[in-house]
Amino acid sequence: QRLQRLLLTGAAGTLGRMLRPRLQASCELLLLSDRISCGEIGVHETEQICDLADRAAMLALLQGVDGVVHLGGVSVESPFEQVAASNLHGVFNLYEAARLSGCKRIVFASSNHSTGCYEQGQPLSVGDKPRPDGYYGVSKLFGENMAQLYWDRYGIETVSLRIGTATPEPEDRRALSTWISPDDLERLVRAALFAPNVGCLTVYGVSANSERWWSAEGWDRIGYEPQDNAEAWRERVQGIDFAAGSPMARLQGGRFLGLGPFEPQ
Ligand code: NAI
Ligand code: 15L
Repeated sequence: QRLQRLLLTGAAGTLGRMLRPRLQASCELLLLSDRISCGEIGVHETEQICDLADRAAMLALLQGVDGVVHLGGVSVESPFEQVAASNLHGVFNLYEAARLSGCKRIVFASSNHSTGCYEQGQPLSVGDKPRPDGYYGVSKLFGENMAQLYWDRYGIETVSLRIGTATPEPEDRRALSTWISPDDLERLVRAALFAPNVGCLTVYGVSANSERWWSAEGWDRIGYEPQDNAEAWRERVQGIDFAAGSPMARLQGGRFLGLGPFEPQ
């Protein structure tokens, strides 16, 4: 399956760089966007540098786009004003631009930090009460809710992915539960982009880890079947952890529980 013009926001970031070559086969033209340069542009690529908080620039960006993988935004717990500009105003601008340009499918990079205040080991489903671990987590819930609004009122479909820890390999004990491999992330994003009739759906984004905390609810709706398992790295990473009993070791959000509060900016 291929789209004509696929927009990848946050294209200069860690996951943007990971997914960029993997999305080439899914479109005729990959439109890369970030507020910084995405580097050298390939044959079936084009670039539009743009701040998510700039409404007019976002309207221009969405022209002719028939699908969006939205990775752009603040990706770590940060002062509220920074989170608000990129992840609240930015998400609003994205959905308004999608509505005005007629784009009907968005894949939204949400995050496990929307439920980061649950105890580690606690099994969670998407329907469980949100317990964000910071302003960042709150902003991801805002995005999920904006997606619901734009589905119910304007028929724009979104799959929100509550991504765990997307790294080439698991790097600490927590990642034995939260890791999603690059190959599984590609499978997930593609499934979310092309599955028919998704309406507005939220799923956790994680590999088939033996110790995962999050339910597979919704994976069948999009046809996501993870193939990798962090267990293979257990010996190497199980001793890498925060001090026993600290919020970072105890709660699902891990190191984000050690960030903040911040001075008002
Ligand atoms: P990143 O921080 O490396 O990349 C985010 C990109 O967004 C950056 O290149 C940044 O320049 C851009 N950006 C930020 N604010 C912007 C603005 N106002 N206008 C235009 N561009 C802006 O983050 P990463 O790791 O690549 O994550 C991508 C997305 O996935 C983020 O939305 C993050 O919240 C989400 N996510 C990532 C996870 C991971 O394991 N890396 C886990 C869960 C969610
Ligand atoms: C996220 O949401 C972050 O963007 C990423 O940097 C990781 O910290 C990840 O979650 C995680 O929880 O491991």
